[in-house]
Formats: sequence, C-alpha cells, structure tokens
Amino acid sequence: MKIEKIKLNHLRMPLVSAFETSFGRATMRESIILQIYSEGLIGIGECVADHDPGYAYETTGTAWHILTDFLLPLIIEKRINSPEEFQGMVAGVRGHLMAKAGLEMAIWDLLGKSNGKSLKELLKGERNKVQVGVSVGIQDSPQVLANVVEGYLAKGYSRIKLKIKPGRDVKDTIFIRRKFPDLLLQVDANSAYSPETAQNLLEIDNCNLLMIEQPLFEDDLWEHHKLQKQFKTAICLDESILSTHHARAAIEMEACRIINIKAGRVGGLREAIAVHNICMENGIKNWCGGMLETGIGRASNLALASLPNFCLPGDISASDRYYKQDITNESFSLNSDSTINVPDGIGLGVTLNGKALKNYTLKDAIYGK
Ligand code: OSB
Ligand code: MG
Repeated sequence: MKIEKIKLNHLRMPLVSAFETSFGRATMRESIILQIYSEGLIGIGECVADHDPGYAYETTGTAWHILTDFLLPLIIEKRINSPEEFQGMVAGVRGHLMAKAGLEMAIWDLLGKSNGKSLKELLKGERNKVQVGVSVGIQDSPQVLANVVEGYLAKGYSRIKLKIKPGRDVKDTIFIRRKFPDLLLQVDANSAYSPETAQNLLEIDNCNLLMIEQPLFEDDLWEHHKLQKQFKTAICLDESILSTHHARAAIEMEACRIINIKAGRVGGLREAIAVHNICMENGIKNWCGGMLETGIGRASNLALASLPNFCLPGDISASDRYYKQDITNESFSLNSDSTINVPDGIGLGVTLNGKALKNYTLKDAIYGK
C-alpha cells in the first residue's frame, strides 16, 4: 500500500459528565484523528494522547509535533504492507508510543479495507461480543458516588471501576462495597500513592475487589512487587506497562497478577497483542483498558478485546457514557448481558461523520499529495 497523503484533525469533545481521577478533573477530551490515503482507500486511526500530561507524558501537542515533524515524513510516499513494516520504519523515533499507535491503527484499518477483512479477523480475535464495565470518576461524596454507580447498574453494566486517590479511597470503596455486596468491583489509583501512603489501602484488602490498579509510580515495578506481597487483592498494572519488556519484567518479579492492556499506551495493536501473548503464556490475566476514546478507538478496543486472554471486563463502555454526539456514524450500545458487540465490518468497521468531525476540530492539516 503506497501512503499518499495523511490528514490530521486535532479534536476537543465535551464529555457527557466530568471525569475526575487522581490526576485531575476533565470535562473535555482531546484527541487526534488520522486519515491515511492510499490507492483509493482511507485508513482511520485515533491517537489517544490528551490535552495535558496527567496520565502520561504525551499530549495532543507533543503527538502533533512528533507526527508532523518526524513520523509522517518517514512514511509518506513509502509502501507499507504490514504493521511490522511500519514499526520498523519508525523505530528510530524513541518513545511517543501514543503518536505511533494512532498511525498504526490507521494502517490496520487500511489493511483490513484492502483485504476485505475486519480488524477482529486480522487480529485473530475469537469473540463476537466482549464483557465490559464502567470506569467511574471521583464524585463529591460517597453517597453521590453510590448514586452514580446505581445509575450505571440500572443501564446494565455488571462491573464497576472506582477511581481513587489519597483521602478518597477507603471510605468510598467500603461504602460502595456495603451497598453492593455482589458487584464486580475494582479500583484505579493512577499512580497516586507512595509505598508509605499505599499502606492505607490495606483497609480495602478485605473488600473482595477484582484488583487494585496502578497504586504506585509508573517506573517502580519493584515497589509494586513488595506491595503485591502484602495484599491478597491482585495488583493490576496500567501506566507501568509500556512494552513487552515491562510486561515480562513485571511478571517475572511478581509486581502484579493482572495487566491492563491499552494499545495506545504500548505503541499500537501489534505490541498489545504481544503483551497479551506474554500474559497468556504466563497464566497472567489481562483486560482491555480505555482512554475515553471516540468511536474510532472504541472499535479498535473491541476488536482487541476479542482475543482469548482478555478474560476480565474491559473499560469499554457504550458511546453514550462518553459523548452526546460521537464522530462515527455508528454508535456502540450495551447488550443486556453487559457486553458490547465487536464490529464485523471491514477494517475498524466504523465510518467518520464528517460534520461531527469538523464541529470538534481545533486544527487540521494535510501532509503529502
Ligand atoms: O487509568 O484507565 C485509566 C481514562 C483516561 C486515562 C486513564 C484511564 C482512564 C479510564 C477510563 O479509566 C476508561 C474508559 O475509557 O472508559
Ligand atoms: Mg488505569
């Protein structure tokens, strides 16, 4: 496939409700949508970097810079026939995994479109629908949190993840556990604790949680190992796992029992599958995380989550949990068994709504001809 032209749209979309995590409160979600033109086809991708570097160092600003100044010049006018070939071409750019993953997603979509195959088929996914849950932000009080959780349960979600931070952790979690004794429940700290302050979380070790996600700093696998030894509850790593190298090290040093896989965080679907395979070979559970994606990234997450070792519900909620108006013509809805269907159209199986895209665009540019 000859890469002829690439269009970038930097978007800002209002969230249906504010999303508060240990690293801040968001009412908007930014992203970069990429469209690669090749031989009469257009492959679409989403870069999941956000406006600020709260979750990771990449931002829409750094991704735009890395894409336009370094990555696009490496691939425009070139032939690319596989994600492996693409990764080889951009291997000289260190890091900036979300920028690379956005481009790689568009290449997968192109590959599907030129071969008449769905992304699920290309990835060798095995399920037609995947178990999902909701990631619930920090609320004004435990009672407000319980009301929000109740609202999602009423919609049919059967697994809830609570965002926690120091001071808004033990009380909230115990309150929710008492109100909903049988709920599949887990918490996510987004690196908000030190090895010392994380000791307070021992109070929720008896709450029958599915996992405690990313309590400590992202580059501290060894302290996660020490913490996992203290806890009955499984520790799950998100921010710490940027590659197969981290996954292997974390598993070998018993720094976690579960891994959250996000294609954007590890540089693309190809690396995400490799992390999945390592987990499967080592008897470690993995599941699909989310980054408040648009319908583009959501389609990609659903295809990824159809692989066999994605054995816990994903942070892949229905479109209406995120946006009133998405940028895809298709929207994703929740089935009564707390699943979402994996798209089966060719490529990602979703199409851009040009009007909505334009409406949310802060900046756009076209490279190549
Ligand atoms: O840590 O999993 C996280 C959203 C943005 C950045 C980081 C995270 C999240 C979520 C939301 O938890 C998951 C979703 O997309 O529903
Ligand atoms: Mg997380």
